[in-house]
Amino acid sequence: MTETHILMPAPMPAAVIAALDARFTLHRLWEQPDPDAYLAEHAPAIRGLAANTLAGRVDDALFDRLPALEIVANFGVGYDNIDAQAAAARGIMVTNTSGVLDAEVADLALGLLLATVRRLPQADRYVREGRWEQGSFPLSPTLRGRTVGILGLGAIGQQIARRLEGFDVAIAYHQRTRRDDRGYTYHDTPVALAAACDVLIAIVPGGAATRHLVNAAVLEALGKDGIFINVARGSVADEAALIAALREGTILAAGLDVYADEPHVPAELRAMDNVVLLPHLGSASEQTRAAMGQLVVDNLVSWFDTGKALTAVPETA
Ligand code: A2R
Repeated sequence: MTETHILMPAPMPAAVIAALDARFTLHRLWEQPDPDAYLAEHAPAIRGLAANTLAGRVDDALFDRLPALEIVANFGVGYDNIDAQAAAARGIMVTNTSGVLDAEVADLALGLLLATVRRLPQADRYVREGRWEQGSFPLSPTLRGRTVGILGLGAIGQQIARRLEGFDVAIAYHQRTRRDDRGYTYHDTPVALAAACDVLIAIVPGGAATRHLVNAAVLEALGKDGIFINVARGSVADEAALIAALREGTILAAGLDVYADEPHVPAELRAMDNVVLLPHLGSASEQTRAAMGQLVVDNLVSWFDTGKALTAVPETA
């Protein structure tokens, strides 16, 4: 054990805690009866932070309290819980778990899309409730002949697109940068993309720049046969506008893995039959979560051994 002090504000998988314990002096803030007093006492020694979405905002207010902080290692590819610009301004490194979960989230996106279009959870409920014996399940919509729009053709978005190629659908995308090397049709606004598609999959990062990117106008453009899939962040969609669009038939259906105020899902959404709701499962397989945890550990070890992070976010790369 060295005297390098790492702060963990909220619990992480046991393997991560064990690995960090073996290598560093690990401060488990959530176990302290008075976290604030504990932090005040130990803050001057803290050089690394192991963060996740349960840890609360990692921003200037926390950085002010941690004068020796060198690195924030985030458990997750999305780091909208961290003010990475503020970290960069102070010379604090921020890492995420990019690269080890892209395929898992893309698999989930395709599963959610198929479940939503073919109404698989509804059909499962139909069998369990003994309703098949009274008659066949109603015919579903189809993926056949659809154009799928990907909002955010980044690392995960490209894996979604590659999987969609196997489904023989037309693929289009929007993001701020046009990428002609990616072989899909580009649209220069979210509304233009939605107008050209009847499935819209959101897979952009969260945060202020993408807040309510999917708004009432985008849903209107998606149209009455439209299906919206959100595997990005709840903040990316205007949830009130989405509920209204589903209620009024502005769009046909939605498959959601993320929500504005997790783990709270609006009652109106839960009561709707034309939505498939998942409890933020994107990367949530045993294998992928283990790989993410290992990358959190590896980033901290690499930083304190060599002064280099493995997967720095763009703001601090
Ligand atoms: O806009 P660009 O050219 O920087 O493309 C990025 C796009 N993007 C946006 N598109 C439209 N409006 C924006 N304001 C905007 N901001 C970013 O999202 C890029 O193509 C994509 C993000 O790709 P990556 O950085 O490779 O992220 P990754 O690993 O695909 O994950 C995306 C998000 C995570 O941050 C989690 O929130 C969620 O998926 O699991």
